[in-house]
Amino acid sequence: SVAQDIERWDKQANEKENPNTKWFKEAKFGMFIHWGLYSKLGGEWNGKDYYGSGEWLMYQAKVSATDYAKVATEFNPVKFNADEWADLAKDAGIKYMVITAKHHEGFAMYDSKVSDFNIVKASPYGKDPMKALSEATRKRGIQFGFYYSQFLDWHEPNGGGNNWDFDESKKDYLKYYKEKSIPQLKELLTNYGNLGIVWFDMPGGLNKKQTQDLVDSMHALQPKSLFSSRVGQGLGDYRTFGDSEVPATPIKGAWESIYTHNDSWGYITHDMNFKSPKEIIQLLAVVASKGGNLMLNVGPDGEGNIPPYSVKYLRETGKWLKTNGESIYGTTYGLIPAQPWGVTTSAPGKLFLHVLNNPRNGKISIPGVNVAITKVYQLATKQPVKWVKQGNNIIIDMPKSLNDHNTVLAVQFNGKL
Ligand code: FUL
Repeated sequence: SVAQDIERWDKQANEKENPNTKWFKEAKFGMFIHWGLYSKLGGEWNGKDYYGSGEWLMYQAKVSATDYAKVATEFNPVKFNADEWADLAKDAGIKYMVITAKHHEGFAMYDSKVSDFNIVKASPYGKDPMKALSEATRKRGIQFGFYYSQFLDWHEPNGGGNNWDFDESKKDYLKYYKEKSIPQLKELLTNYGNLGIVWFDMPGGLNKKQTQDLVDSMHALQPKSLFSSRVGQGLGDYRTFGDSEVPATPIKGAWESIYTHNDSWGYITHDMNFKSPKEIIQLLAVVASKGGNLMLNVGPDGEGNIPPYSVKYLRETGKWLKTNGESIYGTTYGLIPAQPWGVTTSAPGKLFLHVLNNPRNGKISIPGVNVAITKVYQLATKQPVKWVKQGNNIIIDMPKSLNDHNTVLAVQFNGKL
């Protein structure tokens, strides 16, 4: 159950810290990329619109595996440019990137010897974009990782999920794992250098012992790579929450919230419901205030273009992070709980106040601060601001130059909050 899961993870976090998660806990901001054949379809099949389907289009339209495979023969993302994507990530202040190597549709977006249903063999593109991207990100100091759907595979007669072509009761899941899932994961963990993350998704068909064996055999290839908790059976190196979910209270240990920039993970031609820079920045602050990372998804189209609004809004997020990054990266959850005006994050000797709602009277109050404050200043400008102590409360005058997205104030103090 979810409650048991939470209890177990908290216990694990309390017991001992996994040193491999250090970079991850400091990173705070990741980029998720859903990219596959569905990106070319853009949410449409046979002239019919499937809004919100994205990478689930094949399932929602019940496209036969044979018809779907024809999409591969026209998949040619000539505009894909690994350096451009990595530059965008860098400009946006992203510290790690996770991209779909194979989603539920079963198509490998990399050069696979295990299955010919891949971008090099089955598509006119004929090159391995993952090679280029893994190199471009690493060159810029960004951790790189793969998403892999280990159980759901609608292309394969023995893969999980496709019951419109294949009879579920006749499937041999272990055969699927043995013949495709495990060998492909091995390729990914062998051919692309050090992977910061392997983002397993959609467990199924394996018991606890079999899942443990899977994890062990993959860690044997890359002991330091972090595996998402969606590998199943309570395993994994860090915890990933449900889609678009932030935990209610701060949580210890290494964890991540995942959101997508608009309404869908995979590209939808007319999905324009993009979160504004303000929404992204505030979400990032809220997640950090609980002690976690935000991995924000973008869905490039079938030609390899990241949607222009994603480019624009991510760059603006990066601008904010340039002057306010100290209040996000490397912080731990806020030692003062959420307030009407916003949230807090913590660092040794510092409390960061993320003012998400500007107060009408130009003042904010923080309760329960019983330490010797040495300075309060606006983080971006370094300008000191006025403050007074009233009992255990601190009343601070907001600076004149407010940030439209999130004005961060830093409270410097001696001792322990
Ligand atoms: C889910 C998947 O089914 C969705 O398609 C998407 O990849 C999301 C991040 O995870 O489990």
